[in-house]
Amino acid sequence: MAANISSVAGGTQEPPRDEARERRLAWFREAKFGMFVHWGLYAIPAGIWKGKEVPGLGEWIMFRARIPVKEYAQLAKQFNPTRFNANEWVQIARSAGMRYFVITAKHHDGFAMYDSRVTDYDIVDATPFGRDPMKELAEACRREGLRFCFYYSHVQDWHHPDAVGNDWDYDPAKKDFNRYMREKALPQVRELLTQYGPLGLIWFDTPRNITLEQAEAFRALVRSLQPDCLINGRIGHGLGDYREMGDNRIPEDVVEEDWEVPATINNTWGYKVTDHNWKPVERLLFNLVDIVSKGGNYLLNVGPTAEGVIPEPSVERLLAMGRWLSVNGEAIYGAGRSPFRPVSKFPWRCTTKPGRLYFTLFQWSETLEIPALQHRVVRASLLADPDRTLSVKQSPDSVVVTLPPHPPDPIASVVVVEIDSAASPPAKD
Ligand code: FHN
Repeated sequence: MAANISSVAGGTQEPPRDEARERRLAWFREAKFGMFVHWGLYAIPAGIWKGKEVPGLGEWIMFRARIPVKEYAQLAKQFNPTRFNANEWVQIARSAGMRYFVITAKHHDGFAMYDSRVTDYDIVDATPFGRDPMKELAEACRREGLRFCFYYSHVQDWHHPDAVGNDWDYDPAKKDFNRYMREKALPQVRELLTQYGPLGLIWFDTPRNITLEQAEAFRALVRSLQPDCLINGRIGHGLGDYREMGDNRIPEDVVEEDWEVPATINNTWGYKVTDHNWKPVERLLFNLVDIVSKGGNYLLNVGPTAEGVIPEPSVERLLAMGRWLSVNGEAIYGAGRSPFRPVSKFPWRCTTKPGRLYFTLFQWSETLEIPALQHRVVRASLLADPDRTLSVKQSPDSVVVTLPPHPPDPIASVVVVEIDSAASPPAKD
């Protein structure tokens, strides 16, 4: 059966159900690749507490070691990231080809990494550093053309007596979650949406047992302050603008919704000195293309150190991805889903634009074989060598493109197949 490529061919689309949501999502659908940053007090212990390695994620150390609030809060006095340079971080994201930047304004430990008037438990009031890195990052992102976005842990807050998570300092039976929302979470979300210019999105996390009414209060606040700011799926109760997949969980096949995969380069999100399990760049590039071919966005994390440095193994990999994207980005940014399904049946990954199919090949051979197409192929070439036309044989059963003897890229090379989307009648079904 010939692949249904009506959307590729520029065919008619369903009218949008919600104009405002469609408008909000336009940049996200184009962007495809973003930087996630987990940075907080947890970068100081970096996974080690009182001389012992604490198992699990670096940013969960307070919870995993049941560190009392008073003790954990002492870390703030040591937090002095003198090597932090907002421009360098944003340059790394930009050179990686990332189009948006999402950073932890407050993670589950409850410490605000920005200047908050709601509490003194924040980077400006409680640390020797005394600067607001979020202001600097927001400005750098704006200068470099990246969408600036905040992560905010809206349900878990291990510092606040009424929030979810801390049952070693606070009696769960005495918690009043609405009080936490009123006194801390909602006022802080208001600050984030009013002090840093327009945000691309706000990234809520671990909704746990938040009620519909409570989740609606977060949504209403965001909408009232910045109607164009996207809300991710983890706000709870399906109130987000797009779906958030599980951490590092890439779906098996195409998903016909707007979605994103938050993912790590090593195992942990926040910096952990013992975590050296860096994924190879081959895997990261495959994940990016695989995700885009299935209709999603890749939000790839870095965990800077307490000095304010993004670990070198992350930087190396991100820059390699950026070099690849500078040649092959046409197959990624703004590209649509693969019409060839299930996606995993094929050794390559296909992404699409009107009149164009992009085949990213991870293994090289003499030919690229594609199942039957409904439209006539008018030309094939490599994104890395656009002036050289590749020979194509199209039959009712298949399309075969003859490849040059060597791949232009040792990891992944993209063949672009142009189709006559306007004129040709569909091939046999
Ligand atoms: O508990 C967090 C975790 O620390 C990290 O922030 C990730 C990122 O997606 N979200 C939660 C677990 O899913």
